[in-house]
Amino acid sequence: MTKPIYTDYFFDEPAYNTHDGGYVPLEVADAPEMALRIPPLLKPDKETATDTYYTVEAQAGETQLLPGKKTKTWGYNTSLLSQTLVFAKGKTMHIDLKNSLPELTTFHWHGLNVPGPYTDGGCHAPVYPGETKHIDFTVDQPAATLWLHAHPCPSTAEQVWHGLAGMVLVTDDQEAELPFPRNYGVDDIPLVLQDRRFHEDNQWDYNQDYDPDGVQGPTAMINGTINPYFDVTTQRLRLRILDGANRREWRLHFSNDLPFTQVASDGGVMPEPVKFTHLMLTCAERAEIIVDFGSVKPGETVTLYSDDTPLVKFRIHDYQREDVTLPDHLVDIPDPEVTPNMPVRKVVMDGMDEYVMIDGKKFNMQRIDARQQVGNVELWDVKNNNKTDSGMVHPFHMHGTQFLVVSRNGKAPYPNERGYKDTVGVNPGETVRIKVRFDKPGVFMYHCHIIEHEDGGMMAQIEAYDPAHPKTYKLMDMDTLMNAFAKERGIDVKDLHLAGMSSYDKMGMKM
Ligand SMILES: [Cu+2]
Repeated sequence: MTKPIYTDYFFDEPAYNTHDGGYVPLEVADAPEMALRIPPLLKPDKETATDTYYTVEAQAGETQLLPGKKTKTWGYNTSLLSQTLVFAKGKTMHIDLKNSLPELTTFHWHGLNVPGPYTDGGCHAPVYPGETKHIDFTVDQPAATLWLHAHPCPSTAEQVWHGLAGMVLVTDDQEAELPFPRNYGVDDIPLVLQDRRFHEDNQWDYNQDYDPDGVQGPTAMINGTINPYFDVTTQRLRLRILDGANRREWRLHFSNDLPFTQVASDGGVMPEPVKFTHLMLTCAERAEIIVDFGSVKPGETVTLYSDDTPLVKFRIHDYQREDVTLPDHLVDIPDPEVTPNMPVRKVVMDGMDEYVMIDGKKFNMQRIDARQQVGNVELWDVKNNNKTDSGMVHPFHMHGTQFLVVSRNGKAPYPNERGYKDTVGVNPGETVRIKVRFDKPGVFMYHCHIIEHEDGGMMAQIEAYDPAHPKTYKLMDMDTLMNAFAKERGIDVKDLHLAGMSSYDKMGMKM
């Protein structure tokens, strides 16, 4: 049977970010082309057959992004973004989290199924400047492209904007059997899609660019590279694409509408490969795609675009032919039965700008909004209450779990939403039904992943509990964090400005 090649973006066109009042169109930077930076693989401090030891250091530095002055940037084990971490399924990771920044941060493992809230690394797990904390966990999920980013409330957006984001690759035996390219840096390439505005002396200025609906810049930055090209030396290329932007959606397509095959989404390999010519990613979503350049002659260039703006130029060189047909079925995804007698949970994302909320409330670190028993399978109806003619797509993200998308307004999910996901874009007026199970106990956040929306309070938290082993958690509070930020900046707490604060002020709420 011939499989369809999907040619649309699926999301509701009136809700695209291009219709926002504050939309910042992408422009090609006036800068020479540069080889795409490939983040090196982080070398373990020590490795045995069963255990891997890493040190992840958040640090400040400078990066040559444009000709002229270097840009002040932050990164993990590098000046910008991160070295790539590899977690082999079944192994136990031992990670030192070292903060060499001038201010507190957290290390959040986006998409990783680990206990919350401290190992998960959300707002309850600050690491103060000069401090090193340690976490251990066993990798207990299928191969996937996950990511690490800062998550200190309410300064997540600003810290990610500074550069605190990086790739985490989970590997397993099952994925290793599939006919996918996996030679890292050669035919298996991470693509972190971000955008920035460069101010005087090539510097970023988060506060000047602040927008409560998400900070944007006109310059696309791919793996921390402006105007990148990549030299292709194989017929097939696997791209692990992450929307690592604070707000921007990416509507991806290649020159001449070259088709590509998506093989994995947020939580790993999908049951079936899906062929596309166009693919939209909302904030924090990942897609692994395989591009086959078999129809392209050496010497030609294939460009990856978002809307009309070139992002990466793939310069095709001589390659050895390898005409690989992917199997129709890649992996089995278990579809667990819903636990009997559990009501469908309702979550409503409301508002835009400073007026964002979940279930009529803004986030409060000390408040547990919901509880779900570990191991239970429950349906969640996640609604975007925005108006269909003027609203926006809110990417709904859950910590501590990989969920299954059941339906969109009662209809089938998009063709590439059949695998595990941790982030799903919800159109205005739409209800997305997901199937949620927590395997690990903890307090976990769930929120819109337009990062300024989460800082602005479009976030809540759930306790996943195991009745046989009840736990209590020391939850962080905003006063402690604000006092720490003020002290680190050498100012009085009354003079402290953090991005999300205006969203609480405007609604007359205490952060
Ligand atoms: Cu949102």
